[in-house]
Amino acid sequence: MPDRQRQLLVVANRLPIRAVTEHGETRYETSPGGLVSALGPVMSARPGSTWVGWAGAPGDAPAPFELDGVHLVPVALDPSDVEDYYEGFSNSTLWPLYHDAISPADYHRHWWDRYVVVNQRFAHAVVDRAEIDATVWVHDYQLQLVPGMLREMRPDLRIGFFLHIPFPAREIFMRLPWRRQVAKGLLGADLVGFQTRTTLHNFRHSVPRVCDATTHGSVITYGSRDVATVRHPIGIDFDRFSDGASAPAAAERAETLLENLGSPTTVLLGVDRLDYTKGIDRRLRAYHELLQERRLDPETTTLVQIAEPSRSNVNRYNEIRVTVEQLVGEINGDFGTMDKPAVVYLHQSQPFDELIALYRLADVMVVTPFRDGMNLVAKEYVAARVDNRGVLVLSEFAGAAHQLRQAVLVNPYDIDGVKGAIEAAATMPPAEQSSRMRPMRRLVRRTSAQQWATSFLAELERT
Ligand code: GDG
Repeated sequence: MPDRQRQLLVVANRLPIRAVTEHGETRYETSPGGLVSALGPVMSARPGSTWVGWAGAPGDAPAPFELDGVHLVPVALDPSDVEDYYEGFSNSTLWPLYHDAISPADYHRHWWDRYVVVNQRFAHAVVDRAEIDATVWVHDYQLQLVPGMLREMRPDLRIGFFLHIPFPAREIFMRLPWRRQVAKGLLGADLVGFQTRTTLHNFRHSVPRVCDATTHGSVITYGSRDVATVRHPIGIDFDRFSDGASAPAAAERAETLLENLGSPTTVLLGVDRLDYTKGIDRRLRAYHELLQERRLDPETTTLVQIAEPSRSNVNRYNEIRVTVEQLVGEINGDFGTMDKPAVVYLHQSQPFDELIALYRLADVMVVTPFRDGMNLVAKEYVAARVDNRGVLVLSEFAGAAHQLRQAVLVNPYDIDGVKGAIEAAATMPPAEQSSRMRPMRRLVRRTSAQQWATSFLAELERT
């Protein structure tokens, strides 16, 4: 069958939709996000494209429906699935473990059992809808068993898997009591993709050893099959951010925001899901010390921190929220005035237009995760700097640091280093800002989300 006629199925924990309730009636609309902007154009161009995922609310799943030319198949998760598969095994075992165990991972056998059951449910939803020889692209750590399950039930399928988060070093992966089952699950794919060379290397050095596979360069031979592995860093929809930032409305809104902030001369910005991997606390401590040491002037500097609510039923997320909010209180208590806050902190998701205005406004974007698969915020900031100004301070431990080499790179564990980087960024001459920003913009434009999706699929269908 010629490749262009293969049916494409995408499997991800979440469907790219959000529920809107009006006059007591619920309807769904597309929820803009990284994956949907990458995959939307490819999927709409292929008849029969199907996206399998959870609609986001516990309980019965809505019936399958069409949206923007894509067939959406909701998978039901009941409250105990959400607790054990999603909040438990995915976000309290795998998430911390895969992020270098910077927070201890919890291991519970009933979480694992539910992870298996829910992965099976996703796999069955695919099998029921996949035509012969279809291409299936499975996403991320919540669904690592799905490739193996599909392989067993439907050897005709072409199966790809992409891990959006890091894959840990061998010593860390080996702690997982179910490492062999996870490894076997992943090796059910024909092609497994990672964000960086480091995480690809970690995978090649851990997984074959736990399930008697052999590695030859980028290929892992498992039983009678070859599994290709590849570094394939995700991009963003460059035009959406660049065009959005070029619009007069964005400039106007940025100006209004600046006035509302008390017209500081230097605005620092952080935009993150409120997650302990993102290093928000470290950033705030560095900023506090810089103000205390008068290396930043509290009268002319403001930090805006957007912390999008995330996983609030998981304990550690509440702990990081308390830590962050205490730090914000301390900084404003010490350095805020009636006319001007030292930190503006919002634990609320901002609309896209507001985000764009903030990117335009920020002299320094501070991205300091302890570990991050890629970090799209760093790329979005670059895309939005249509004026070639602004400075990106970026953690060496974000996947984006492998590509955005002209950022001011920092080790987030080194608080003096972070302070030095923020200070250097805040005082960087405009000519140096542009000479760093230009090549980063070229790279982000060239390696867009759409390009990422089409080239991964092309490689998968060639494999
Ligand atoms: C995982 C990996 C990898 C945030 N606050 C608001 C808002 N956002 C948007 C950003 C960005 C996205 O959320 C966050 O993406 P990141 O890549 O920064 O981080 P994760 O959510 O952890 O994503 C990561 C990614 O998967 C893709 O492979 O890069 O490493 O951890 O797009 O803009 N958007 C709006 N308002 C907000 O307040 N509108």
